[in-house]
Amino acid sequence: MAMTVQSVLDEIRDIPGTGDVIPVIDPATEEQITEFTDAGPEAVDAAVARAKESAEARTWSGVPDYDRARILWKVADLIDENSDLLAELESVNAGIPPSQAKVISRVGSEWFRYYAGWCTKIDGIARDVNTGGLTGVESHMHAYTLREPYDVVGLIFPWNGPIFNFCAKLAPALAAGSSTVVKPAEETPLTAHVLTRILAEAGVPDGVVNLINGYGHTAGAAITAHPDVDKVAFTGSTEVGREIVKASAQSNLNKVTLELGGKSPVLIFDDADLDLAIAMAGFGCFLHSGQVCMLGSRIFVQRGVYERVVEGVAALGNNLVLGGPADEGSMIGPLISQKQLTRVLGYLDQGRKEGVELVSGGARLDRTGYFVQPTVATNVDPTSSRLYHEEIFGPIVTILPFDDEDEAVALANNTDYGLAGTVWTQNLGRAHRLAKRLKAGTVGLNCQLQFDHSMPFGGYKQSGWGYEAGKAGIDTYLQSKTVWAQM
Ligand code: TXE
Repeated sequence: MAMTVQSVLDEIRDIPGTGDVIPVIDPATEEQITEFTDAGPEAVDAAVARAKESAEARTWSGVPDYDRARILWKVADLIDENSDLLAELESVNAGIPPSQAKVISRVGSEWFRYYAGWCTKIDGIARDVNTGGLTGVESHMHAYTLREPYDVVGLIFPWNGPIFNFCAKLAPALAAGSSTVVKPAEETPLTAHVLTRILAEAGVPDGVVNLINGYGHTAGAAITAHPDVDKVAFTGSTEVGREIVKASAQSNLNKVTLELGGKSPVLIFDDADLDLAIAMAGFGCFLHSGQVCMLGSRIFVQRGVYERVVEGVAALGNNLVLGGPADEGSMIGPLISQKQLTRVLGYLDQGRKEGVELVSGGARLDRTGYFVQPTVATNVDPTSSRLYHEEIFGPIVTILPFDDEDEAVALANNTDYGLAGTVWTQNLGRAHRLAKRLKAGTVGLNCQLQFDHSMPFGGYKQSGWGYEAGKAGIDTYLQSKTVWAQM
């Protein structure tokens, strides 16, 4: 594939559309690096029509499963071959430091390898049934289930991990056999452009993957309300998640899976390996400037070791090197946009009004780029504080003390979200007890930031509907049909 950073920037600019011209900004320099045109409603209609046509012609679902698997494996290889380009684009567009962007690209290709394996393992159940069913006449039946893809699936995702999100959605949808309409975030269109090219080069037929660029309220909303879209898989804010459910209710009741926000608790007990817990809890709230849904943005510490943890996490935050792709040794990038910067600084002001104590950080970096200092907030009121309850999606962590297990659980579960949770303790019984008591889709016991393509990831409460990864992740892209055969 002969693409360069410059050719991608040029190609994006030339894609036709009928809506607004949208600038693409490097968040570390605040400079515009290219622009593109919102596709507009006619382009969404055309994309859905192409997807539907390819589904009805079975151009992809009719490809033998072994061949579909080979093609998806080839996609993974091509992602790896192009990982330098992908990582460079991800850094300059999403603000992810180059070394981490390479890791993310690798995680992206593994989504395709993992789901390539599932192409040949999609099966149902078969039973001989001798009851007479509702007729009352005993008869001999053979019954079986078919697992079938949705024809057209709309895939909409955010800017915080563009390669990861693209692969997390496309790999299972394609393994299931669906045709797709894909919309990346308006802030980060670059890597989706390259990845779509890679899919075509690997052999995914025309019409199966239809990329649409544009705003959420235009292109995104047009996809979710389209009567020919059978399923929507979305990652983003809880607020837009609700809009997507409403659009489904008001159009064709398309099936919806949602991966939404989080406000995940980290419980640190006084018997924990404290050096490790502090390092992981600190990294686990400031990574990517806090712009990862599963980060532990609320830390609770048993009273005896509270001061030590507060000091340790604050010191870790102070020592993190913030910078853009061009800055040597940067560990943490900027926030994605002026909009997110304003939002995060707004939360810091809100915290000051609430009487929160900002132990470290608390301000924008004195340089160009949307950088905010890693911030530790204490003296937070868990009943009313917005800092404590709302997803900030910035490098701000609240730390509160607790006395015993019951209080820790009550504080941890005192949230509308339920994405992840962590327990640091050397007491095994307590660790497993708390794994059961935390209301969250993922719990780490003496570990944080764990992820693997084989293990389901999803949210309790308002953190989402359905799962990504693992067998559960492909099941959400399959419908089940029961067939009865008179023997
Ligand atoms: O998200 P949006 P934003 C949270 C996080 C962040 C907040 C706002 O708290 O501060 O959301 O971020 C598309 N119909 N998360 O405004 O708006 C949009 O174009 C269909 C958590 O960027 O939810 C983009 O492609 N689509 C999260 C995608 O939705 C619509 C990651 C996400 O944008 C739409 C990102 C509509 N009406 C933000 N409106 C996570 N779970 O990881 C917008 N979109």
